[in-house]
Amino acid sequence: MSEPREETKSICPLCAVGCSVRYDGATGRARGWPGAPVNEGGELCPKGIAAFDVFDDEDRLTRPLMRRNGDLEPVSWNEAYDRIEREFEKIVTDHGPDALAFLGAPHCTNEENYLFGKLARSLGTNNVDNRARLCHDSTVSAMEERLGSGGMTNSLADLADAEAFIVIGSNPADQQPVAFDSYIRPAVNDGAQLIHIDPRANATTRLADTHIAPRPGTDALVVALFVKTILDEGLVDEEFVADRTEGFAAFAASVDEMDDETVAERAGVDPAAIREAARAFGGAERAAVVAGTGVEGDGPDDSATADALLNLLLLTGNLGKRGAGMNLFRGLNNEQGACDAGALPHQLPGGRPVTDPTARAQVADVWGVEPPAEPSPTELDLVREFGAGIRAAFVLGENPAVTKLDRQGVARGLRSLDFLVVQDVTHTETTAHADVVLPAAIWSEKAGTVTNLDRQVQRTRVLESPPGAARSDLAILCALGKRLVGDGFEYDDPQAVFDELTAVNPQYAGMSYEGIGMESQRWPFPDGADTGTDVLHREEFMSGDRRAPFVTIPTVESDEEIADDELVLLTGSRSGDVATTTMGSGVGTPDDTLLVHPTDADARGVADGERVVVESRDGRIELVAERSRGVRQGTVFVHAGVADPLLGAGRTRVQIS
Ligand SMILES: Nc1nc2c(c(=O)[nH]1)N[C@H]1C(S)=C(S)[C@@H](COP(=O)(O)OP(=O)(O)OC[C@H]3O[C@@H](n4cnc5c(=O)[nH]c(N)nc54)[C@H](O)[C@@H]3O)O[C@H]1N2
Ligand SMILES: Nc1nc2c(c(=O)[nH]1)N[C@H]1C(S)=C(S)[C@@H](COP(=O)(O)OP(=O)(O)OC[C@H]3O[C@@H](n4cnc5c(=O)[nH]c(N)nc54)[C@H](O)[C@@H]3O)O[C@H]1N2
Ligand code: SF4
Ligand SMILES: [Mo]
Repeated sequence: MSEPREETKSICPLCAVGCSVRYDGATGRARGWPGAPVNEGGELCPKGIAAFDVFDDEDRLTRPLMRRNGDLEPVSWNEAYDRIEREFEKIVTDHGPDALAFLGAPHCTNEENYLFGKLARSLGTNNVDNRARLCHDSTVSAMEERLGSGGMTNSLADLADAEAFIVIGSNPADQQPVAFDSYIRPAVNDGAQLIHIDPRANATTRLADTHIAPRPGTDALVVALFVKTILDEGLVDEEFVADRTEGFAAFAASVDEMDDETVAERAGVDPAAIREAARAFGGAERAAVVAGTGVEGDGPDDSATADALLNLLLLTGNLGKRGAGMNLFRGLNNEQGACDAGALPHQLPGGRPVTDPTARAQVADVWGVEPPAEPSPTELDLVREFGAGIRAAFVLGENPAVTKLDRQGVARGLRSLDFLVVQDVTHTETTAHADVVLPAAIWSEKAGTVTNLDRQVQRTRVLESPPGAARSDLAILCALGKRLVGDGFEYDDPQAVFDELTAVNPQYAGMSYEGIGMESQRWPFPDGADTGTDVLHREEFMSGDRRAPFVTIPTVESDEEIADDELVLLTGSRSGDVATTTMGSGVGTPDDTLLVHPTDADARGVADGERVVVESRDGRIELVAERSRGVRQGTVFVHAGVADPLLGAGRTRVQIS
């Protein structure tokens, strides 16, 4: 294949920070683009530098494949499309459109996700979701519920003004390195306090002033202890509470009843250390929370930690101003954009609920078809219905066979579908179940827009040609849209799709391809804006209300039983492999170390360097034990890429022998 073009830039596909990259022919690797919106100085992390090495040419899918007599065989695009058209029509006729599921695509562009949602809804179903669901679901839900938007409240640039940070359930030093090194690290070096809350010490802890290591799943209690100190010591921002919040009295009363010592004991933390950290956070003029996947609840409705953090921010007046806020550090490169573009079962583009008749009518004006009014189940529930209510699935750029859900169950579901289409760039555990596989172009082979974690929409550009007969996801979705729906899928180029997205997504209204250019535009993008809005919720919350509610969080013991011989499994630092094997860039290859606290190791007679069997409900693997005080007692740590066979739904407990 020919060398990629050098003279223009695209956006790094390896995490949601959204750094600008170009191809450097001299080294054959990626380089930064000085003056770019996020990595202004041209910085890249080691993953980003390897962005052109992620997919091996030999592993790429280059022809459409169709299953015949049990095997996937190369076919023409027309044969593949014909088969999809026939099968989808049959399923809609026999079972109705809600027997279809569309699982989309934080690796794909805004335009691709938009057309994916448009395709599902034009066929008459809201059964469309994306993998953002697996990383940050409960935090986004809490933010939507209380603030009116799950978007990162502040920008990376203004975080540099914070005087204190709580980084919780997140390891940005490894996972979003340019965001950490270019924005958080300089603030901390300038004197900002960094409080790191994580049951395990990780690379982020090295910069922290304080490390609090609670028992996993008890963060809401830890945050409640912060709140208690702030109330007790008069660190409340009274003016903000009076002007911008509601429900304070009941909330304060519930905290007052709390017995700190008991709560601290449940969380396994030192109350004095928390009081000191709370003084630093509450005493700062501008204080920010950075949250990651570790604060996700044990179930879909469990957003206690996110709710507790929002209480803390409301109490200290740290929303709606610079250097503050609830900053969810998203993971996959276009996780935010896939949601903005409407690849969600309950929301149309721009986060408007499908239940809102005005929003539906506005979309219908542009589409000529009204989207269904009933919200659909989330991806997790759709997958559970595979082979039952769901008869066929269209999987775009994701790998549901590898999942934190019960793996065997998912594999059974995939097998029992009547028909499965997978559109990917390479073979995966999921293509193994497919009836039709469509070969797609990767990031550097296609153009469009993506939206990073701090809501900046940037343009990606074609730097090289796709191999063989592979096509951009957009071209494939347009072709399928024309066959399955008819009108509404004719576009000259990605720009035409983006223009339509700006017409149905009020947050993107007024943005344009030319306006973005080599820079970015950030949502919300009010009339006459130049670059967009960096701080959300300034005069009113995105909900449209001036006030956001406090929420009382129960601090009673959970009924979760942990047996004496069980340890809670912590995973993380998927350095170099984005969740599954396909995104491996060879940086920081996962190793098979099990970190175990010396006390737990002694109790099991486990020596340093010993091979041990680690077993959970879902699987068992062999690992090498390393005794470490970096994990708290009662927990063990395993690299996420290695831990996969052990993971199931909810929090994973393991036994070692
Ligand atoms: N067991 C276990 N489960 C997990 C996780 C874990 O660590 N362990 N991590 C969780 C998290 S945080 C996440 S984000 C999810 C990630 O879950 P997924 O998004 O499903 O996983 P990935 O392997 O990152 O990417 C999915 C597929 O996208 C394809 N792809 C990449 N670029 C393109 C493109 O431009 N077009 C198309 N069509 N395909 C493309 C890749 O080849 C890959 O097969 O998994 C979650 N589930
Ligand atoms: N190199 C690299 N970078 C990536 C990715 C990759 O695969 N490789 N993936 C991207 C993706 S998809 C995502 S979602 C992000 C993930 O980014 P992060 O959310 O930062 O991911 P982790 O490294 O898993 O960090 C989660 C932390 O939560 C902690 N934790 C676990 N349980 C609890 C708990 O109960 N309470 C608290 N307070 N902490 C807890 C874990 O110990 C761990 O340190 O990274 C993105 N960046
Ligand atoms: S921080 Fe994320 S976007 Fe930036 S270079 Fe690294 S992987 Fe790419
Ligand atoms: Mo993720």
